[in-house]
Amino acid sequence: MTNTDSNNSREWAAEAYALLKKRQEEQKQELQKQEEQKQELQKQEEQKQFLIDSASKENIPGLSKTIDEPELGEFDDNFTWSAMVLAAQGKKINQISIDEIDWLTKLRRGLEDTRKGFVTELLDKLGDDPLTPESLDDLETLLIRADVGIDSTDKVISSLRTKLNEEVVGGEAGIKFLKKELKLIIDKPIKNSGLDLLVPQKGKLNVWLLVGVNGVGKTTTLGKLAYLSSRSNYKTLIAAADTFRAAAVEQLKVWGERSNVDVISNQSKNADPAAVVFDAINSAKKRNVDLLLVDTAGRLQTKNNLMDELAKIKKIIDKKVPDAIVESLLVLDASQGQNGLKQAKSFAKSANLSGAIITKLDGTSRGGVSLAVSEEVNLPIRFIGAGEGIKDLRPFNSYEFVEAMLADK
Ligand SMILES: Nc1nc2c(ncn2[C@@H]2O[C@H](COP(=O)(O)OP(=O)(O)O)[C@@H](O)[C@H]2O)c(=O)[nH]1
Ligand SMILES: [Mg+2]
Repeated sequence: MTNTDSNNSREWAAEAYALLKKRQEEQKQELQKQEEQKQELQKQEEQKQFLIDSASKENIPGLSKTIDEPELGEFDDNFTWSAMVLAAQGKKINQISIDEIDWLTKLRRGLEDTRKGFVTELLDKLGDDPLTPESLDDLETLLIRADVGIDSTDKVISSLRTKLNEEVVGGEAGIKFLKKELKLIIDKPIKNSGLDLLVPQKGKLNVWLLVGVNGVGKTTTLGKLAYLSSRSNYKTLIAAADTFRAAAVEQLKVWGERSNVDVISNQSKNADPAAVVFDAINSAKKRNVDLLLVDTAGRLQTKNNLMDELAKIKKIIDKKVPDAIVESLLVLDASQGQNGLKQAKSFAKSANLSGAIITKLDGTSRGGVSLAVSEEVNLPIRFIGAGEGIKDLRPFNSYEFVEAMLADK
């Protein structure tokens, strides 16, 4: 980035910031007005109640809105970086939301450790000098250490080597080229799937199964997806098909309540997961549901193989709703690095997966494992999670991911 560029960027970001600040003020005033109106109505209602002694004292609907957006933070480096990432994707100043800024800031912060052991070190090693064959060796080590995986690393290094044979490549140009190469790797399975973004198809029942080993974040991710889906006006339902863990149903109910989504479950001990899915599909059909989210177990108590159980669930879906659009999404914990990749490989072999969701990208140094999932397991990454909050999950955007992973500060 030249000086003029970065001056322009800061100006652009400052303008966006001022606009958001104004919007937030207006929103606050509007909410306050609504609150006052509500109190006034409630007062009138109470007087009426006193006179006619009517029974119900329900809240007046439509007036209990709260700010759904997070608070606008400081105008700092994080804001500027996030605004620039949005601008680079063609967003206009008035199209930016605090939600997006908040998410990008979180993603950038989350990937800080991955970045530190990687770009920062690389830039330190390179300085302003052009790349040399030795610096490629350093880069190779750093990529492997960031859990990018051997195949992806080989690919990137050999492209860089070819480029080096043809021209002099400065440090900054090297990073730019690296970003492009990494993005190509992540985008490949997404392109192959023919679907840039995974969203429920309207007019059909979409069933998304969340699979993966214990503790990777399946239930949490499902809760966040339910929120995202219902907020985007898809009629959503949850099936609690992890019947092994007693607390799983309770955990899901909490998430369901937060996003106003019903949970179909069977509280009896050793309930059959496929039977829960059976009930959930009946409900989904009756209620014209767009998206049924299915939580599954990561471990089972009986000798029943986990894969057999998943196959049984799929069979029920195929039989009851043959025209449903089924997605089997593998949930992976980024902080498990190569170990997570091993799981992905063994699941992918037998569970007929269609995509991956990477969780816990906040505070791990192993964010690079996302590249290994794309290259070695050939799964399109559909969502990423970076936190335990309901909003800490977003549809995957490879540009934003690579920018956050290699942000140069
Ligand atoms: N920091 C962080 N924690 C997460 C994330 N996703 C899930 N968790 C935590 O990981 C733990 C296990 O999650 P859970 O959804 O129960 O995993 P499951 O066994 O696969 O269903 C919980 O403590 C979650 O709060 C994430 O993106 N970031
Ligand atoms: Mg769970």
